[in-house]
Amino acid sequence: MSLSVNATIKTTENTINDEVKHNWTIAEVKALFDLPFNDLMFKAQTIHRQHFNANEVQVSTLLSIKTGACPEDCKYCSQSARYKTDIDKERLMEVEKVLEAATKAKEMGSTRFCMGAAWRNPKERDMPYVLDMVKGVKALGLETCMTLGMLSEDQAQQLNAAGLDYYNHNLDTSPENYNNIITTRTFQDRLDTLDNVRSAGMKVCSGGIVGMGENNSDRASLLAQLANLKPQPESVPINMLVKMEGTPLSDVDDLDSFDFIRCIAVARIMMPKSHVRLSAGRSAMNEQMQAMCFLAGANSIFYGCKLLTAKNPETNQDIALFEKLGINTETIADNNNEQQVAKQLATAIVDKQHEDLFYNAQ
Ligand code: SAM
Ligand code: DTB
Ligand code: SF4
Repeated sequence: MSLSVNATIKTTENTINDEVKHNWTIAEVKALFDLPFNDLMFKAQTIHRQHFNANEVQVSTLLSIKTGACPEDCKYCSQSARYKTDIDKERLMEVEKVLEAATKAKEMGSTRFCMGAAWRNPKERDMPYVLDMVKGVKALGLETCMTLGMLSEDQAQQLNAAGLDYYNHNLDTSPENYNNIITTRTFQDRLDTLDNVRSAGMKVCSGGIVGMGENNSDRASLLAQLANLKPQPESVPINMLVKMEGTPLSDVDDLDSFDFIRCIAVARIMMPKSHVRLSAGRSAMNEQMQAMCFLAGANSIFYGCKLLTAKNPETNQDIALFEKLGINTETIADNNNEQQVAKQLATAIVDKQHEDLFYNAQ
């Protein structure tokens, strides 16, 4: 059984409250975090409804196209070669295998296929393969997303030309906390990659991880960095740390559930037009907590029983939850519909002009 789909034509709701703020201070963000929980949720849900159908969630499927043996030292990650973790390392997958997985994801109701590689950055020899993957997945009628590490200007342009819709590259944590988590690339390196992605013409997917032992100020600072990007990322994954055995963060204290939900709500308020993705960590959340995240404005998830190396809820659990909550999945047709409506309108206008011409001619 696949998720039910529901095409929606977005109308004037998208034009309401067009102001997007790009000069958030950490103090302003902290003030949002400090609101009474019910006030924060109400504000987030109100803003959410101005821009989105509140009962619709976008679903993507993730595939690890190259697993493990990564030279980077991200302290949360099972795929770093520096930590002794229990994962099966794999070379770059064959294009055909990737397309098989994408076909299955589409059959299950996913609209976007996100391919991730455990690389610091793609090497030139890898590019022909990843470009073929993008072209193949796109030809299946899916939206395409990749996360391959840092990109040069030229690599970003090649990916864009191949048809890549989104590039995922997270800021991960605040600039202040950054060196506690990663030392092998800088925060500025990440901003530079996002710049290259944007300049090449792709949509940006960028967010972070919470629950890594950071403080309230770090969470506010991360969200300020994301919201102050101009334009804001179209997709903002908020990951709850999945504590991977063998990594330096495997024993960090749990983040309080309400603090996580607050992050989603604050992200929604600050980035009103972006899809906020309830990303890694759902396996450790009960249905009620996930429902609260949707109420706080999360409107996108990873769908399918595996993330990259970590577990995700089983497909049938997600279908059951969506049914209980009356949530429908967003279709790519949302955009296509807009384009179709625009085309129909243009045709109607031309037809009308023709009618007028004939009328005048009489
Ligand atoms: N190697 C590339 C990179 O780091 O840019 C792409 C893949 S990497 C796994 C993509 C993102 O997944 C990371 O930036 C991080 O935000 C998230 N991630 C990785 N491990 C995680 C974990 N254990 N818990 C939560 N999020 C995680
Ligand atoms: C993102 O922000 N989260 C996804 C995706 N982008 C690539 C990755 C989550 C990884 C969770 C840990 C794992 O599967 O190893
Ligand atoms: Fe490598 Fe990406 Fe994992 Fe960092 S997050 S260790 S770059 S796979």
